[in-house]
Amino acid sequence: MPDADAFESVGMRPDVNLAMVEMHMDGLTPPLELVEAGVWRVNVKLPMAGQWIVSVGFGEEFAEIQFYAP
Ligand SMILES: [Cu+2]
Repeated sequence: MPDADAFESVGMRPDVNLAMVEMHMDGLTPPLELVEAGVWRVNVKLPMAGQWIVSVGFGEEFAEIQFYAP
């Protein structure tokens, strides 16, 4: 849930990508659901257990979070 003030336009859609950390698999770019202005939700079923990294951002600005999917 990003800070809506941070965006020039609340309609701006972020890029979301999921990839496995130590595998050369194709990444996932799940569809985003707009919840309200500036708030997006993504629901994804990961195809494999393991260490994943999700990156969320706009253009060159990205945040990355690693997590383990059991
Ligand atoms: Cu994998």
